[in-house]
Amino acid sequence: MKKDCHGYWNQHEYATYNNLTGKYIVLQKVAENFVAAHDYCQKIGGFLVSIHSEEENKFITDFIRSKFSTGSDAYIGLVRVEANSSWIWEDGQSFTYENWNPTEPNNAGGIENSVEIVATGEHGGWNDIPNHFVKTVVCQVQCSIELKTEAQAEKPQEDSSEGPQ
Ligand SMILES: [Ca+2]
Repeated sequence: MKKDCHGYWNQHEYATYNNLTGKYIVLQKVAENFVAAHDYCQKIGGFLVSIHSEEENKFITDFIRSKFSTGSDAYIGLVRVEANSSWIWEDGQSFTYENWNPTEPNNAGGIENSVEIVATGEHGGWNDIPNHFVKTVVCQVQCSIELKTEAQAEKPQEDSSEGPQ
């Protein structure tokens, strides 16, 4: 049974509609690593979020801070497909806006190919991080895409070899 997409996300505790993009921002409190973060967004019919302006960045930062009292640092959809290659948004949008924290991206240890938004700080600056960190997740979901319910998303996936144990 399909639910109404807008109705579903409007009632979801960790979702909010972003007027700037026409998409919902959906949070998952904890993912075991980048692959789990990526998979969660895909299973609910979206992507890890892409961010294209200071206003969007602030909107997301404020939403995370409103949901988690201490704020939380969270995976966004900016990635390097290979070490030292350029940054790309997972959803295919152009990389035009950036909000790195001072001295970032520093690619510490040469293994920082994912990015977190540091919402424990009001500025919501970005930091490149390794793929194995436990983090909150920021997804974007557009209602024209077929809705998958959270119940479907939580079903174990037989074909997922990278899932958290
Ligand atoms: Ca870093």
